Amino acid sequence: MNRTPTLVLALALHAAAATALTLVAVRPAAAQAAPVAPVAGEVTKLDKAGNRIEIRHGEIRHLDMPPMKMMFRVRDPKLLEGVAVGDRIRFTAEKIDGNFTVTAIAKGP
Ligand SMILES: [Cu+2]
Repeated sequence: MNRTPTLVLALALHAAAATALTLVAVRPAAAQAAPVAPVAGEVTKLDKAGNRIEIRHGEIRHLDMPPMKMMFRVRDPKLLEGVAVGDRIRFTAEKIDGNFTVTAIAKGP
């Protein structure tokens, strides 16, 4: 995530008024309100060579994402070992360097 615009804005507002800085500080806290948590999904495609997986997933609150089918990067190729198309999984996804990335996978609903 690029925090530079927020920092520049915060500095500008700080110069203008101390109360404005408080308002800026509230935004990141609100964005982190939902904790990173595992989500249920079904594997719909595997790209082991490309280190990617497509998952039909439920709501991911911490990413502010509704249920959908989408492709994720995989942080570690070992996460795809033993995973097959059609598997029901519980997985954890995080936004890393601007990419939605699977950081953990477990079998089961
Ligand atoms: Cu999604």
